Amino acid sequence: MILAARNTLFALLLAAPVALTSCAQTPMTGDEVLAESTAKPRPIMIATWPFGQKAVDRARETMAAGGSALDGVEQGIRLIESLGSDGSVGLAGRPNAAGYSQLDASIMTGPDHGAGSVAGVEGIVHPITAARLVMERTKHVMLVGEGARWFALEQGLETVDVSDLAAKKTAWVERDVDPPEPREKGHDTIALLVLDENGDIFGGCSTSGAGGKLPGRVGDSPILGAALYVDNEVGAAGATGIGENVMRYSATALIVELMRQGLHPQAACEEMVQRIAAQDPLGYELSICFIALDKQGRTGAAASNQTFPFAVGDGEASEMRKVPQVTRR
Ligand code: SD4
Repeated sequence: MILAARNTLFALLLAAPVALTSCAQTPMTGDEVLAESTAKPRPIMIATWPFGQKAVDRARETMAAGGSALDGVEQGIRLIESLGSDGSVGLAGRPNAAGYSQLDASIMTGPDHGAGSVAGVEGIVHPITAARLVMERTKHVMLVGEGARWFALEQGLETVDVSDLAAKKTAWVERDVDPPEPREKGHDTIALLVLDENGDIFGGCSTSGAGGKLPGRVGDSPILGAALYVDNEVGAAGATGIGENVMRYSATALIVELMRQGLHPQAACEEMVQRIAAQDPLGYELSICFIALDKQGRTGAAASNQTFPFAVGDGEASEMRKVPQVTRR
């Protein structure tokens, strides 16, 4: 009965998004209207930061070549994990307080609500692939530290030497082959969400985490519902920024719930920033950024206290967009 009612509501949401959105708690913003009017046919992708466009393009190419949307997510993120100086992703990302990289990653699949993640893993070149293999080849969802590294080695994934502290420290330095690019202050996790031609949703997230973190610190990126959440009935959300300010609020799970209640992805991301800012001692000084994508292919993004660039794409092309920091209310 409840399920039937929920399905009916969901059907209504799909059938009449504009009418329902106009009844939502938050009025549509200019960006929202723009996003609405520029909604494109599937597939649709959205990713964080300027390097997100490279990830989106790689995902598009992967899918155009016959790969699945899950392959697109994995390959898009692998590309960023490989790019030496592109912020805090992969082994060349920012090291921890002891001078070496510990990586976090997660992946989710909409159709079966599957998930895998790795946290605090050392010396694994592609933690997103390790996360995918946790999902596909184990009965678990999350592996951490030494166990995650052991699993990745068992699976034959590419690794670098982390046998002692000196090796750990040079592992990331030696991979940092490109000249540093100007970075947005301190934030560069890749989160990539894809809606495929069938209307199924997939997402992934990968980071070396906050630069200078204590060894053993786990951020939001490998925590489902914190920096990544996919619900195939509704949509998906991803996060970047200071993980402690995201994971304390289960932010992406709540963004998806806001979309389930009828909010446009743009309004849902903004509402989440507002809600956390209202509750948190830091107010708007949270350094958190969100992206979201719904089942209809509509996208949104919001950031607490900075301009936030993100990439969107479809089967044909990709482009960069930017949202200003949310307005204090
Ligand atoms: C973390 N959320 O580990 C990550 C860092 C990040 O952009 O997103 N930086 O806290």
